[in-house]
Amino acid sequence: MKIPLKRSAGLAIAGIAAVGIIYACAGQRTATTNLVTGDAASKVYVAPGSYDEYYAFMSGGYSGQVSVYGLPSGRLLKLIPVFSQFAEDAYGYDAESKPLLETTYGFIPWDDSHHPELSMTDGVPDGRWLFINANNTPRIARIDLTRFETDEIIQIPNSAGGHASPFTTPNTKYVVSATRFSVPIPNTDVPIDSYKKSFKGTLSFITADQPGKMDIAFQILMPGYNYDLGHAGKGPSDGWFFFTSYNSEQANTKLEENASQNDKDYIAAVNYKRAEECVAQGQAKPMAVEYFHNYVDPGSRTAKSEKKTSVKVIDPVNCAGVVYYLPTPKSPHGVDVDPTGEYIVAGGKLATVIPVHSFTKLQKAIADKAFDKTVDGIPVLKYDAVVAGEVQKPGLGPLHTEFDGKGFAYTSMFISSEVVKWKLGTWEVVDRIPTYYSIGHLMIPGGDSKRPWGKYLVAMNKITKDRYLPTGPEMAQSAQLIDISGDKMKLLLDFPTIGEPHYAQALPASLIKDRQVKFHKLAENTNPWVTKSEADGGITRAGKKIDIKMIAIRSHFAPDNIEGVQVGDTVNFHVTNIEQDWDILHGFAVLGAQTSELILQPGETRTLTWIPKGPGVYPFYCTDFCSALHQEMQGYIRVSPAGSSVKLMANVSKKAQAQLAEAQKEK
Ligand code: RUQ
Ligand code: CUA
Repeated sequence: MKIPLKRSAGLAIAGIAAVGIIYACAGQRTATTNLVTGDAASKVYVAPGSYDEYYAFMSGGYSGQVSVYGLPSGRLLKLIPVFSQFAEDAYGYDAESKPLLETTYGFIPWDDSHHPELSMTDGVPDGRWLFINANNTPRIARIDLTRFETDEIIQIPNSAGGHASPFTTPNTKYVVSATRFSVPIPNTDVPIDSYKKSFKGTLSFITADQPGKMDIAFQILMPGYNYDLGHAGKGPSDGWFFFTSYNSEQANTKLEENASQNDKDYIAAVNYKRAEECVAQGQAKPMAVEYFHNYVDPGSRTAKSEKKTSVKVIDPVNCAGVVYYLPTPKSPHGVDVDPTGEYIVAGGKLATVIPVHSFTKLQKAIADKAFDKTVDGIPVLKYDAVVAGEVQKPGLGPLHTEFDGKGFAYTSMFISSEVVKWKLGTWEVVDRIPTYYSIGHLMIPGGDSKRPWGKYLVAMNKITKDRYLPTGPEMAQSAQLIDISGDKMKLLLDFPTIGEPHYAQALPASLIKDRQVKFHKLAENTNPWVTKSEADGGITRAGKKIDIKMIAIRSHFAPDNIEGVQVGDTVNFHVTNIEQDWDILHGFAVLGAQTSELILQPGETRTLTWIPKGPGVYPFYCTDFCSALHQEMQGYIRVSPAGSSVKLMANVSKKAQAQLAEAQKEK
């Protein structure tokens, strides 16, 4: 079947009518053609040794990680592990990082991440941190952008499917998380068809401006709808937060059909300053819950977990003015606030227009009490009293909108597979460009902030099909770089992504690049198992636990011959990379290890736990090519039968050997 792109829209309309969206346009062009015009190549060419202009942080989607790309080249710079174990650098495997993945459900080695979000100062990305959500088991992570490492993860209780997350307020006071799935709160064993009666939503506000101290400031109890996305107000709307919801039908089965009945669902407009007042006045009820807060201690670079046991919950019935509902057609997905803070744009994925609400009108409607009704203590404002305008005939399946800071908005259209550019205030469509295929999010550096850097737009497409050399049934998802510096959008580049890049954020490289940590100062390493010089290495036994302190430096380990270990022992290799030089890493692996290798940044200590299964001599080696004599960087550990008389031995310095002999004498 060969259907030109534009015509496939008709198919999709039929799909909507049947309340089953057909993913129509994807892959139905006849062949991949080169749609690039003019001198696109020179616009994305970054010469070897030169730097990209922007860092882009893309969600890994179901990979649970973040990938970092340079723009405009589309070069992959790094993968940052966040919510999934990552054998490449032992994240979630070594003893130091494992506590980051602890939850009340136990250790979780995988999650699904959706929305990276940069920290902001005065509504503009500042390059301090990147936040990202875990969708399946709701959590929010903080990544430090001086090291590109996950430092902190907080779990969100009373939530299931942390999708509307972790959008930030203009000064990063809060990041938010709303529950996608309403659930019984507290979650107990009830019949699923008691949904309307027992299921509730929650909106969580999490303090985020102090590293290591994230906590849930309060939660707002909401009607049992699905909450989808959010964005903070700014400028005049600073102090407000907007969340989309769908399933105001409160269906608990076949949502595809049953949650698409109502003509309008809602955007929840939350006055969080009012919420703070209610908390201060004691109107928020403490509720017993359990959730984990995990963070990395900077000196030891070791993650710690703490369990928290209470959260403050606001019921809008007891806190008048905290939430209003803005009727919005039709199962809205994205909600995006323009750089001035006046316009609130909704992506009604089944709507035929893009509705835009006005913050000024919202204020007036509240003052005039222009309400249709009240739901669970939440006034529903009249649509006509809050809507600023509608973009007519934008295309099909509007999802997300970003802004260029020059008065234009860009909306992704999933069904008609295109980006539509329109003008704020007049609501007229001024340009459109096809995407290959089925765009989800789009991103302009700073494009959801007060000050977008409106030069490029990245389309993140859900379906790839014929865009690259085929790689079997599964193709990498595809991002496309589009030049938005002129009147007409121009396609510059396709590049494959890791996992599913639901969303991305980007900022000028100059905000981050000169603040990079190059190595960890050995003198400041407070890991209890640090070895700061060769003389300090050694081996100790406590019952069946063996601890080996070891250094790695080009090109040897010390100690590198170890004896006295017995079958039945648990052996901890605590390896410190004592290099004090940028990008000089070592690895560590031992024959038969049941976990990942270690990767050691200069100046840090990491621990690999190994349980030898039988007697023998086991080699270990460095897994990261570090010098001309990298292949010489190796050692042996001897394992004897249980009860053997072989003495503990580690061939470290004379001093360490003397101490060991002393310790053995005392026993
Ligand atoms: S979503 S394709 Cu998970 Cu942000 Cu809109
Ligand atoms: Cu150290 Cu290779």
